[in-house]
Amino acid sequence: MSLPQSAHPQSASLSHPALSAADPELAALVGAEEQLQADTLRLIPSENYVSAAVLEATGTVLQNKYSEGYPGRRYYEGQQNIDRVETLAVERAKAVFGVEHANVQPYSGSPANLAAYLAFAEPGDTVLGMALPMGGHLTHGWGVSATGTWFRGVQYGVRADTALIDFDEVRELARKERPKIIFCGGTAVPRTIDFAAFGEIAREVDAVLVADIAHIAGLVAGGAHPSPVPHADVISTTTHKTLRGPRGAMLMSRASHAKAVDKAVFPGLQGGPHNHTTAAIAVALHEAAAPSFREYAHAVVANAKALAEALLARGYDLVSGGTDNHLVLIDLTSKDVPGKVAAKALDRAGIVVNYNTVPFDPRKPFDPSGIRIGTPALTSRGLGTDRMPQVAEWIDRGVQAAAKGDEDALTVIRNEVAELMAAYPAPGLAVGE
Ligand code: DSN
Repeated sequence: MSLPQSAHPQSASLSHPALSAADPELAALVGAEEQLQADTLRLIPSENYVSAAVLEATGTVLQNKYSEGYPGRRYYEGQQNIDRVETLAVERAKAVFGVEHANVQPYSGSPANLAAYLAFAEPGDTVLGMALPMGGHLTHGWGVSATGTWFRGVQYGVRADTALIDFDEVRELARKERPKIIFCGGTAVPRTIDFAAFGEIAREVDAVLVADIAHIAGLVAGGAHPSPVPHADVISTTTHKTLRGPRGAMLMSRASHAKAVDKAVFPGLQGGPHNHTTAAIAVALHEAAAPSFREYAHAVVANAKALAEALLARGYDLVSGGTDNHLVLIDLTSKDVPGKVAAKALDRAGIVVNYNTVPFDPRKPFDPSGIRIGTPALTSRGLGTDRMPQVAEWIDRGVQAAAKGDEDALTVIRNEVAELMAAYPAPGLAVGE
């Protein structure tokens, strides 16, 4: 079988006629990326395929406008349509997540989280968040981030025996350190986040609880993960992961925090909102309100569970023993293959993952023990639980090939992956349809 990956690199660019004519070099790169996304099995849990409608919205003339301010109170004229676009996005966010207030202007997740600091803490104040190597995010007070240098980051982790969040530790740290803000959520948390437990601790120490649901927003919207709304003061999320929108972010909160949140985003931290992104967020939220999105969210979780089961059956060590959500964290220590070596080999096999630390990792973050995989993107292509044993088999063969340095085996897998993916056209891509 020939490799579709490089067979028609220019065909995708035909769907961008103006770009192809004006800048063929750039158009060819876009076309090649479309082909790559079509041919490969994309398992990075923070990535997805947006719909053609979301893609179109990001490419509209809305990007030509400056709109500093909020609907009805802008510093620029000509906002008749932009105000309605932003209001639509805000109202849809409120309806989908059941929140009293939504700000759809943060440029991405890190600025959204920084706005939460600006709204509820002063430089030097203590914040409590999950340690990055335990599954947290840089912006939850980790040292190399501005949030860990301008603020005093205190970090909690997971239990060594279960790899689950240690709530005794969280409570003890909160009582001792009296943080202004407690962050929950993360980037490598394969289990359900107990927002109620965090809420109870935050209330006890009078801290603002920020639930960062960037990874699981789509699962929350689709009812496949409990909602933080009854427990968190502020909810931060990106819009481009399981929520399947454009690259952007939102902050949601109780009405009582609306003013502080809005003031922190603009003028506190940002200038003009990216209106084309706001429009695409509105489209994504419209899609997330449809019954089919509930099915999608539940299918993401079912696929992740099936993939985890198939990997366990092949003798893989999974952090926490499995998953409740979209994400599986594999500890490759027992396979004698470093995470980075495995991730790079899998990439050559057409399986895109990222290397990742595992809790208590003896190796360094740039060369850690694990790989992180997830099912949002493959579920968007329509793969179901019946395909997960095959995905696990490819991962297993890829890891074994990485251990042996068997490039031929990786090429064989790459061909098999491309053949299967051709049967599942990717949303939003001109190729393979
Ligand atoms: N970089 C994102 C992820 O991959 O999880 C988090 O910001």
